[in-house]
Amino acid sequence: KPAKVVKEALDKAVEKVADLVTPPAPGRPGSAPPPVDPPSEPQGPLPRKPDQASPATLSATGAGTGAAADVREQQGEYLTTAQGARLYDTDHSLKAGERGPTLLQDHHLREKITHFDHERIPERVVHARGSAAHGVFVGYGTASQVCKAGFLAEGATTPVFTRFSTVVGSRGSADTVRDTRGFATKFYTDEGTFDLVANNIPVFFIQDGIKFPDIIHAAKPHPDREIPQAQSAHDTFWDFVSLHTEATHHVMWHMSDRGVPRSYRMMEGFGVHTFRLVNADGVTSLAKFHWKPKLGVHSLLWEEAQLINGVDPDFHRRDLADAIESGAFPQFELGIQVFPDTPEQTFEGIDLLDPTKIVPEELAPVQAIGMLTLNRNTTNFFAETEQVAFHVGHLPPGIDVTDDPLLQARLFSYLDTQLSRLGGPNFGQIPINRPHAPVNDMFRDGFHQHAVHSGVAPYKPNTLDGGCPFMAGADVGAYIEVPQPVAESVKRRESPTSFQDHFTQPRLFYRSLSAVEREHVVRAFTFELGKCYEQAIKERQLRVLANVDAELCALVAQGLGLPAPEATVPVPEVTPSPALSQVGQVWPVEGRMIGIVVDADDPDSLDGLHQLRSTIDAAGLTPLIIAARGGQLEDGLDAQRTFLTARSIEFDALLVAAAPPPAPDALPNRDAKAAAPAVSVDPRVVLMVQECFRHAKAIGAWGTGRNALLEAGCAEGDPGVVVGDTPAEVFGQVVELLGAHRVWERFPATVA
Ligand code: HDE
Repeated sequence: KPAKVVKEALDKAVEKVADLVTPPAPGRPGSAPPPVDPPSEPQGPLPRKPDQASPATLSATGAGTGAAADVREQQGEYLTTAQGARLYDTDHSLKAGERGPTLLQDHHLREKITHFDHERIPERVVHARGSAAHGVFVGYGTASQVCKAGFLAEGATTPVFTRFSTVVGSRGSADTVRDTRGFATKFYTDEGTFDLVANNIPVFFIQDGIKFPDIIHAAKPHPDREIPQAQSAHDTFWDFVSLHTEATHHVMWHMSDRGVPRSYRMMEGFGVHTFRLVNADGVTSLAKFHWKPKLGVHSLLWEEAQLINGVDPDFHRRDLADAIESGAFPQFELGIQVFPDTPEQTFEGIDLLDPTKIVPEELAPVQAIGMLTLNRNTTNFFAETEQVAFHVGHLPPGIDVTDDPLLQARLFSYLDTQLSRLGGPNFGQIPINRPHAPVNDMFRDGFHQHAVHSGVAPYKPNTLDGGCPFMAGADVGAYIEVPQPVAESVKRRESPTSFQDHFTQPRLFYRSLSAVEREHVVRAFTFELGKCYEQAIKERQLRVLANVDAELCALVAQGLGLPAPEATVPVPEVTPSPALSQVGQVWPVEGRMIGIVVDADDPDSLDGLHQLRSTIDAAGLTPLIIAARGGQLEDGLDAQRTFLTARSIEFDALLVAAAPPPAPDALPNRDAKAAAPAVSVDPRVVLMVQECFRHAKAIGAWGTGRNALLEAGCAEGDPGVVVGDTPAEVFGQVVELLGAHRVWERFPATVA
């Protein structure tokens, strides 16, 4: 009997394999038609898209060891087990009979489920939510007087990988929350990898790394209910920062427009700490790193940010990938502020080891030293973005650390965290983390060892491997720490007195902003403290604000309905730093999104679009055509958005070429329709215009589009509203307005 069962099972399997190889004849009785035609011939893995080349990394494996040096991916045309055995069925587990229990011996089932069960790795303890791209860095050679690092030499080209992130939210949280942003870049230099692990805010909450778990525990969701996600608007955050006044400077930036960037492409990056640079003659300087975005520094409005979190939580991730795919490559210039390396390590009275202080650019200009261009999206999010491991201690010869106590703690933390996040000490062998410089490190074994090391003497000194590998000297590019004197002192848990001024620079920041930016800071504080439950926390934070600025404190107090306290320390005089404001300049508009409302039944609106097409392309803008329904509007013209899928927050500016009548799906339900007053324009188009107006975006209209503007309550002559006879005339003026990012005059000035 068992033999019979086996034979039957075998026959069935063979029949099934035959079924798979020979597709069932159409219409065969009993077989449901397949939803799509399956391929009839086995075929190899799909070719990569042009922007999906695997990272050009060298293997950590020594050459000629027999181990594969390539990046493993799908191979061959058949589905296999992890051991390469070909499979004939992956849809049914092996059971004792059709309706019987599943058998323990089903290796494919167990292997498939086990691998799946372990697909997730721990997310980063901070900066869990991020997205990344490959690129290239080209040195200008302008740093050579102060830094000998080869990748900064004139014309030197270095592959890079940059990951942007939020700090507080978990991996699946929304992109446009109010938070600091990470801006970490891995330079795969010939002299060893350099990681510039930066943020979009130039200062930090704490002066000593020992406080990091405290600030992060305070900012993360409350431990009892795990809310709120990715927000600082809650009691534990404000409890901590109101008690811990060295956080005030960072909090000011966090509450400013910098906390809600428009795009990763439009943020500055700051190395925060002071680093020590060494030139070819061994002369040292102190320096701070800055990234300057080519498109300027721009932000969302708080209302926009909140809407986006619902409408498109992947807004920043999408924006980065779309821009790269469309060829609008994000660019950032790397710059340094350079200071003499004096024993005091101060500049103009500012302590360079205090990470809560900036040096205003007016005192030490940022000197451009190279250009980063992000030009390739990732091929696989997990393999690259998730597994990339940065470390502030990854430094090439020419760049060294200082004694900033925050930096010192980071030097420990970044290596340590990878052990649990990436599962062991060999994370440097993961393709995205492999250096491009040859590696010969004598580290052996450990979890996930990929290299097949040769030789018998992974120790030094040895004779059995011929004394290899050799030690390098400075003449062949060895990394030699600067022999910096260490102050003779007693061990103590203290900060220098110079770290104790917590209010001058927050005031400097606030007083350097334009009126509208200050108004945003006031509103952000009022919003966040308004979300706190504890009265004592709000009152305490108001006492902190009183020491920063009386106007700021009074306006926030007014919004909270609380009395404004008096300052408890003398409020210092500050000289504003115009470089800190984001308003008042004109920037390139490449890669900006422009929404265009058309009506498929209004041929004039489509004609206008045809006329504009090449002009929009020439300006480098990304147009999104919005119509009542999707698909082709006419030959060669497709709608990318419908009134259902479009929302104003996606656009930097809006063109209205028509006033489409309400479409059948314009209102959410029958009752709403019955109650709606007679409208002549689709209410979603009206809402789009109103939101763009409220968010101070440029709006242009021609033809019947003017009626949509009227229905939305905005008129010709309002700031930033352009009405004209020809699409070209309107478009030209809208693009000019877009260069300033927003129509700033539209904001009422409620602060002095
Ligand atoms: Fe980080 N930080 N950090 N940090 N940090 C991490 O490293 C840490 C700090 C920054 O895209 C972690 O691999 C300590 C300042 C970025 O993968 C962790 C302290 C700045 C990223 C860690 C700081 C940063 C991280 C989490 C205080 C701006 C994301 C996962 C002493 C200059 C990197 C990981 C990426 C990530 C520790 C302070 C920037 C836990 C202990 C200041 C951009 O190691």
